[in-house]
Amino acid sequence: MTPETCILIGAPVDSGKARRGCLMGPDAYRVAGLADALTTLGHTVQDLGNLAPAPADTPPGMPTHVHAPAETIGWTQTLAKAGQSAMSEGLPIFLGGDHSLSLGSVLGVANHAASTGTPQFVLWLDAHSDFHTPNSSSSGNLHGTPLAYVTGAKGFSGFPEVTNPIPENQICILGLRSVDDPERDVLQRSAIRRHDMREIDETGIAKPLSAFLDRVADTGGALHVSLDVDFLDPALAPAVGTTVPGGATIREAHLVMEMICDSGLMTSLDLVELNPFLDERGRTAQVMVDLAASALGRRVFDRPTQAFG
Ligand code: EXY
Ligand code: MN
Ligand code: MN
Ligand code: MN
Repeated sequence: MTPETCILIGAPVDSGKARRGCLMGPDAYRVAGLADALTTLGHTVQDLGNLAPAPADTPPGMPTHVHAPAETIGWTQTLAKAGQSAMSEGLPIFLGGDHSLSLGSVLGVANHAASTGTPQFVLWLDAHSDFHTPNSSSSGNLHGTPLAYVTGAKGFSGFPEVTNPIPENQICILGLRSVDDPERDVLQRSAIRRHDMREIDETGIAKPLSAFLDRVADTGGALHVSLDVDFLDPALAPAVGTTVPGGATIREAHLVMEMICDSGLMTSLDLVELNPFLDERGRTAQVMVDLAASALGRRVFDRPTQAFG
């Protein structure tokens, strides 16, 4: 693994849903030793501390049931700016905070990629597709909308314009097991690679991932990885407000992160939805730190340089 400058961006975003607690996420990752884990692997770590949302007004026309739009818009503006500048310094790691932070993190890295003429790819590790718009969501929780927003979906009044939308065929979702009807209707008509746990149980998680990574490599693309705690099985990672039974095992999650590391393609990372208030002695925070380290070089042995056989 080439040593990176890992830029930790604390994003205590809690406005993407009603249940509070993700605001404690960034410090939980710090207490769980994220910086040490990365420096032990030979990386340089710059911790920018916890950012704050830019002030924003509640936009006219936003459906009344939408949760905390002004604060989430403020976060989107702040994180898009921070993400775009961090990309020219190193590898930004956004410490969430709920998944609405990805409205800004993906916007920022996509804007950076466009400025360098690089195709931007997104790997979404999540039980959910997060493909609602404020108008299609029945919960009104903006943490269920980031992937729709960054593809340029309509209905995000007041949010920054998505000048560099992520093309559908540059997105892969792994771990799906909770998709609402409006999301399913749009996704089934889209070119987004979407792999649910049923498919992963039948054919394994490595196959769809390596096909996607090959596509990123073939185009010389940048890869943003967005890891939602609820991608993992709740028995392994209980500290998230939207647990869904039947999630990825620790071995599947490790394999995903180690394959990402082997590819050398990851250029930015979100760690989202950790709610330390729901954790058991920091167990979930530790798993997420371990997975981040696996994507950045931690493994038992170096990859065999020759095929054994
Ligand atoms: N689809 C449901 C909703 O929109 O309310 C649940 C969304 C959960 C989103 C979490 C971040 O992944
Ligand atoms: Mn870079
Ligand atoms: Mn999510
Ligand atoms: Mn989720």
